[in-house]
Amino acid sequence: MLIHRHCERMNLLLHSKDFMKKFLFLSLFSAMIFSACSQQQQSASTSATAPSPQPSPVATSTTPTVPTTQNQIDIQNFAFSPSTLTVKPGSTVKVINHDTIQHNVAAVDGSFRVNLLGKEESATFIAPTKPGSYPFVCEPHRQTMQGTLVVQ
Ligand SMILES: [Cu+2]
Repeated sequence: MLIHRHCERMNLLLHSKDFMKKFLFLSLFSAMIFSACSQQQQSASTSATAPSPQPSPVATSTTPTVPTTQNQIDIQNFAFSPSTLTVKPGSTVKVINHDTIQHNVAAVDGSFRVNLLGKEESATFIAPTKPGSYPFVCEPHRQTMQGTLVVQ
């Protein structure tokens, strides 16, 4: 009776060892797949014609590189996004135009300005070092395209 119980325990232990082996193998295997996936994504992003691959949930949850939206003004459909951007004094601000029409960003008081940008072109400017509220426009569309840079 006692020996039998002992055997049962041994059996259980053996099974769990087997399970650990399988688990280790699976995690190794999935790591290999993941690295292959990220390589594929890298090559896909370099070729413009390739359709963007659907990233697996595993890939998205473990990819740490999330592009920061701080200090950035996006231009789309004749509008600034955000229309009011708050930055620290003297920080670098990136401007990206997503329209086919050329746009730019120019402070009304002339304290900062970027040249006209074509579609998907970007440029940076340095925010003023003096805290304050700086209205800016897109020079070709200054009547409709207006924004504010808040330095604080
Ligand atoms: Cu414009």
